[in-house]
Amino acid sequence: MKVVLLGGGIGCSRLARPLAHRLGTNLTLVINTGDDHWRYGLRICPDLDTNVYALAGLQDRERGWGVADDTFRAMDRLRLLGATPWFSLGDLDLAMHLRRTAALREGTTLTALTAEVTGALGIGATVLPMTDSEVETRVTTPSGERSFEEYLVRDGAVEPVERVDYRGIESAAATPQVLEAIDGSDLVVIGPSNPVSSIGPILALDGVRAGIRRKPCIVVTSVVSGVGPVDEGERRRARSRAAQMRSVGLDHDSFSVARLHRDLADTFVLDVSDRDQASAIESLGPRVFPAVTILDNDRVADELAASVLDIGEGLIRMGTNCEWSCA
Ligand code: FO1
Repeated sequence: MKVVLLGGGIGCSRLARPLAHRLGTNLTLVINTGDDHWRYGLRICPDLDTNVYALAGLQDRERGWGVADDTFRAMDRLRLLGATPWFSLGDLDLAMHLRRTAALREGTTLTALTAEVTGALGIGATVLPMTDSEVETRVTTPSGERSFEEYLVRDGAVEPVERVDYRGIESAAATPQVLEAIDGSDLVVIGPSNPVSSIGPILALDGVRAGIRRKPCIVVTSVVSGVGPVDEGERRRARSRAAQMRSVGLDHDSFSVARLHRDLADTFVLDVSDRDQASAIESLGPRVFPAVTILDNDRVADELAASVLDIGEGLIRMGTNCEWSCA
């Protein structure tokens, strides 16, 4: 079964790992690049790197981003030199940014560079940036507009969000590889990533939504109302998600995630602690499958991956597509 997983950073990577273990070269990731930005002259691609590190077994599993056992001596030295780095690039992580920036400067596309890196790391799955153009997610709050990482990391996602824009999205195109991957897939999975700043940019690219509509599609909830975040990083990402959903008139709950994807989802995977929302979500069209979606250990993540593939088999057997089940 050929599966395409759409997603962003940490949440997506937790499902991508077990799916890659099960599917190998039959898995393609389509990853958000709206968090990408220039820093110290380097092109930073947080969501791509988080997933590449996860599939290569290099990811710092505790933090969810960067490289395991990395050091931050270059950042310390930058401070000594009078810089104020608030976005920490580890010493080993820097190698990825150097490799990518040099390639981009030589005219290599982000898609081609990512393929070179995943090949070098022996990753079987295909990892695709959503576009090779520069798209930057911008967040406007009462004190002004800033990049997504400035809002999330520098400013700690403390302010309310007035709007989220995907700067450059109008002139960006989904790469042919992304559209071909969706077209050639048996199943599309929208991963447990921020629906506005991670999934939103991917779906905003021409051809992506239309392509997904022609396929069986499973949406895994990115919001679990029934359980609180476990650490400061999760709390900040939950604040960011809630504020961004509020900025588009949505509550921070699974029903709202289902609403955002009602034209795509054949099945919506809901967290077991939010079962009370199941019937409301089913009224939107998709079937609902309750599962443990807080992927805080490998066993739970593998069980979710297995459930997703079982549901996918069922959808393929029934030959369903969204036109039928969402009618
Ligand atoms: N997140 C932080 O909270 N603090 C950081 O200093 C930080 C650095 C960083 C460097 C490389 C990278 O790939 C990710 C990094 N992240 C950091 C995580 C990043 O903000 C998130 O992974 C995504 O942008 C949101 O999903």
